[in-house]
Parts: sequence; C-alpha cells; structure tokens
Amino acid sequence: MSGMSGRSAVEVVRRWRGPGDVVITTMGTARDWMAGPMTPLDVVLVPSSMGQATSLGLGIALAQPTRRVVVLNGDGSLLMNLGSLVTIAAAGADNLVVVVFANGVYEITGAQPVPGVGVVDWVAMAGAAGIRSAERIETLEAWEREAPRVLAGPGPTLVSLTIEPEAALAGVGPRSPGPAAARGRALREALTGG
Ligand SMILES: Cc1ncc(C[n+]2csc(CCOP(=O)(O)OP(=O)(O)O)c2C)c(N)n1
Repeated sequence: MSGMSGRSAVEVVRRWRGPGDVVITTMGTARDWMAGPMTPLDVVLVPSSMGQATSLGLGIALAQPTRRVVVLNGDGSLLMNLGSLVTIAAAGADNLVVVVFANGVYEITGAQPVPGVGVVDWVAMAGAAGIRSAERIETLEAWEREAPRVLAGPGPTLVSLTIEPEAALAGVGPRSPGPAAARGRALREALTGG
C-alpha cells in the first residue's frame, strides 16, 4: 500500500494529542484507536448511529472551553451530519478539530463506496459552512509534519486526510468497550474531576 493508512494516521494523532485533550473516535477510527493505549479522555463512540461524533465533540468543546477536542470521523459518518459543520462554525468552537478520514468507503460494513468520492471536496464543504481553518493532507509524511500545528492551532478546524482503505479491514468493526452509561459516567469524572 502506498497511500496513508487509517491506522498510521490515527497513530499520528495519538502521538501529538495533548494530555488534557479529548479524542473522540467512531467506526474505523475507534477500531484503530482501541488497538493502542487509551486514556480516560478518549471517547469511543461505539455502538452508535453514524454522524454523531461531530455533534458530541461540539458539545464537549463548548462545555470545556479550556480543553481541546479532536474528533476522528469517517467520511461516510460526516455525510450523515453535514449540518454539524454549520453548527460548529456558528458556535465558534475554537478548541475543536474535526479530522475526516476520507477513505471513500464505508469500511467497517464492508467497504461499500461512499457517494460523491472524487467530487465532494471536504475543504470546500467546511469553508462553505463557515469553518475558515480547513485543509487537505494527502500523505502520511505531510500529516506527521503538520499534525502538531493542526491539532494545536486555533479552530474550529477541519482537516481532511486522504486515506487509502485496506482491503483486509473491510467489514472489520470496533468492539464496544463496554456499557455506554458506565462509560459516560467515567468520562464525566475524567472531564470534571468528580
Ligand atoms: C445512521 C446509520 N446508518 C447506517 C449505519 C450502519 N453503519 C455502521 S458503520 C457504517 C459505515 C461507516 O463509514 P464511515 O463513517 O465512512 O467510517 P469507516 O467505516 O470508513 O471507518 C455503516 C453504514 C449506522 N451505524 N448508522
């Protein structure tokens, strides 16, 4: 494989996220995130309806303005909740970073093609929604180089990563890390200290 894999792109985020940052993962990014060390501020949105990660991220970012919130989202999932980009921009959540894993497929359900691949421009979409800090990163080398700036800079930010899907991961979904209510309580404690 020559392009950027989702797994390697996730590891770049793991390396550069700050200790107080919240990282929200879902679908393929959740699967890959759970393959490595986790912190209490890691929100694994599984099981879930598609599209909710950006809205959850916005809520946490507004509630905890001194923290950075990083959402690792699938392109299929973002298509399900495009309106959240407008809400994020309108709310001016300068501590929120949305990372779109643009792999062009619904990977965890079998790599069916996402509509609009090659036509939909996530950077333009973000800009049209009012998110001025938006960029596309196409190689792992560039992501490794730019991630510290992108993850720490003033937002709201959308970064679209051009991801090459791995055939071996088609249909391989994340396992839920446990009952949602207990995980929600643990997250609240981690966020508020009690
Ligand atoms: C509203 C909704 N429709 C369909 C599904 C079934 N489903 C679960 S994951 C998934 C594909 C997710 O694709 P994407 O967000 O691009 O992430 P990837 O699997 O590529 O990491 C689908 C269709 C769902 N969970 N929610």
